[in-house]
Amino acid sequence: MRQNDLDELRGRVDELNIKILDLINERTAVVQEIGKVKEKQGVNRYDPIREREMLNFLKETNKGPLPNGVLEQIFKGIFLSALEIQEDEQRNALLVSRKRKPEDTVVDVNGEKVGNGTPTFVFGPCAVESYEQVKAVADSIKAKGLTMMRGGAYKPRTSPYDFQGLGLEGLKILKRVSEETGLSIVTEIITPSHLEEAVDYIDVIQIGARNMQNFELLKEVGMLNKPVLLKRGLAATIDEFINAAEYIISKGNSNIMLCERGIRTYERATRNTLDISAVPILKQETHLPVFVDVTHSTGRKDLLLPTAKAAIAVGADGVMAEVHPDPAVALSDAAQQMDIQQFDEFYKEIQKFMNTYQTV
Ligand SMILES: [Mn+2]
Repeated sequence: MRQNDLDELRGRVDELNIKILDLINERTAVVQEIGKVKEKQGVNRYDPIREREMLNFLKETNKGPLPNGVLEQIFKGIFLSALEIQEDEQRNALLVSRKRKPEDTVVDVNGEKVGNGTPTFVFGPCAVESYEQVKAVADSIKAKGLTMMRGGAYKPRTSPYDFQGLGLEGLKILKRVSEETGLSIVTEIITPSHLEEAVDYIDVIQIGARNMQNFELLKEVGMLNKPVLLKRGLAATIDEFINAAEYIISKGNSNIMLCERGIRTYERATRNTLDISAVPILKQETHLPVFVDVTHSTGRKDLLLPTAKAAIAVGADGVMAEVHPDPAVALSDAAQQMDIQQFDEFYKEIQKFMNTYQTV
């Protein structure tokens, strides 16, 4: 074969490549149209039966020399590419997405504007144990001019034999302290069946890490008109975390605060691994305020201050940490809670950091 012939054949291949490319793009545009029609009808975009029918039809029609196995591979690839484009569009269309709503969501918790540029702090004991315990922490929070307090009444624990929380009794203690101090209460709800009895006692519903994908709970709190603090699951990807928030907003409640609380990795130096880069990613991808829980992510008192500084530096809207009047006798998370004196010191240092940080 002469060089000229080879060049000509290669030229034809190039032309055919362009034709195939044009056809695939044309097909993608048609599939996008189908996607829009399906979305209006509220039906799932991916239809495996239709895909099988198309493949069978192509194989029956195939005159060769392309073997049917290769044909199937090629067309599966073409089908997949169209589907992936639609998935990207769906991701952009999420209600929590910043592409959908460019401006920051500011969540109003009884006047505390979470996400307005000034960090919000949420402190309090891991679990509500007694009125005296909660009141001691609340007084210390209030003395710092802060407005929110955390405390668990229902405790989802790793072991069923560990302290499970005071339940409704705990909510009553929180409510009493809230009335006496004016602090807003952040507390975890672990099942939809507790919502009704709990909702009047609390100001922010926390969805804990272990419940991030409790979809029935997410849908229920989505139907309430109350702020929700959603913690990232301990093995959840950022994508799963964002979709969990979407469950809440899809039911109408957009008062959502996200909370990075560490994820499980092979590292054992800390209780979990604080995924600090999740903060700017969540800020870019969504319009929701983002907290960092420095207690559960590190599980180490000596790391609370540096990680809180990191959280603020990286753009977090708030920091959460646990405080107990006598951590040594705490019924849960005893090792990682600050006592009141450590809390004072921590807050002084973080304020110092914020002052220098803001003037830089
Ligand atoms: Mn805890």
